[in-house]
Amino acid sequence: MPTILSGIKPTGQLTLGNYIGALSRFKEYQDEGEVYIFIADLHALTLPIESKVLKENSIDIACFYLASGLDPEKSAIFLQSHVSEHAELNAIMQNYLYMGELRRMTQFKEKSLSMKDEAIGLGLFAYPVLMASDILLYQSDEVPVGEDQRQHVELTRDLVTRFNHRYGEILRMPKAVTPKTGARIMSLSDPSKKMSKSDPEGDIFLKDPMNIVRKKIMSAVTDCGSEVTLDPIGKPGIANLLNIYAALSHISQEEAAKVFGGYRYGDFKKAVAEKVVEVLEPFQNEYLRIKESKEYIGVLKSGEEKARRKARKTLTKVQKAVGLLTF
Ligand code: ATP
Ligand code: LTN
Repeated sequence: MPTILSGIKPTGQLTLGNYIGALSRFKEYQDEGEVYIFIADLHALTLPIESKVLKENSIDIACFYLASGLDPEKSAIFLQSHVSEHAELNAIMQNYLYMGELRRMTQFKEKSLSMKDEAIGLGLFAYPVLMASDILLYQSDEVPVGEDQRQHVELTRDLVTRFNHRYGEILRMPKAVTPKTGARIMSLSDPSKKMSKSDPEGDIFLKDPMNIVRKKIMSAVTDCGSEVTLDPIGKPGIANLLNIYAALSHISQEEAAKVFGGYRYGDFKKAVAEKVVEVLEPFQNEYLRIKESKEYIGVLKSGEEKARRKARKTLTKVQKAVGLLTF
């Protein structure tokens, strides 16, 4: 049975991109393997964030996890910062990844582009080391992530090769798994950019009221022409809406394009908006119920214990391998 691990960092309001690319898939893994799903709160500190906002976002993600159908009996749902083994493994692994490799990471380049060197935290640069530690701690086989995170998983694989070559078969080789449809939902205002919670223009937020959701989709940027066809290069705005519709309907983009063949843009957008509302509304209601009941607290506590049991084992194995005393 494979071990499957993933996480979301509580940096902002979750978007439809997060839902399609990550949240909505997690429950499917529960029957396929041993599942660890966490809130990457330490990663959220890699860019400036208000403490109150971080707390609220962390609670929100816990509630969204549960609302998405994750079952705490089957999966360990926990906060990264509550399992201190993440930080301990990070302290070891930072010596086995190199400056040159970290400097090449697209996420680092993008996030630090507009920042002065003096303002770039070390944590932002070393982000992939902590992410690799998250993955390795649970001896994960599969890491479901959106397209943008594959590079970090690839780097983790390089680390495993390097580490095991030196110390023997200590770490399990993970692989990134990315859904075919919906791996990369683009911004509604600029379809050349990823829909991202830290870049709120063109987002649909999971907490948006339904009238706003409809409005945002109706005013999404479309392309020249007036008929719906699947042409990601010539019509990226339409392709993005087709992708959203397809992912939420569990069909391929090509099938979605067939459904809307001959539609005018306006009617097409209306249909996409209704599909998004059909999925988001019950999900949002469930989120509100869970938040109100505070059941996430008990879930996070028991998740932490379950996670720690596995994490401790790996950490001890690694400590022994590198020569740290463990009696
Ligand atoms: P940030 O803007 O802070 O980098 P983000 O919105 O990209 O955040 P993450 O916390 O990095 O969100 O991602 C959580 C999960 O959601 C990851 O698996 C990521 O790949 C996925 N994801 C994020 N944005 C999208 C998107 N636009 N389309 C598909 N999947 C996405
Ligand atoms: N970097 C990821 C969040 C994340 C993660 C992980 C995902 C942190 N650690 C380990 C998978 C496995 C992101 O931005 N989505």
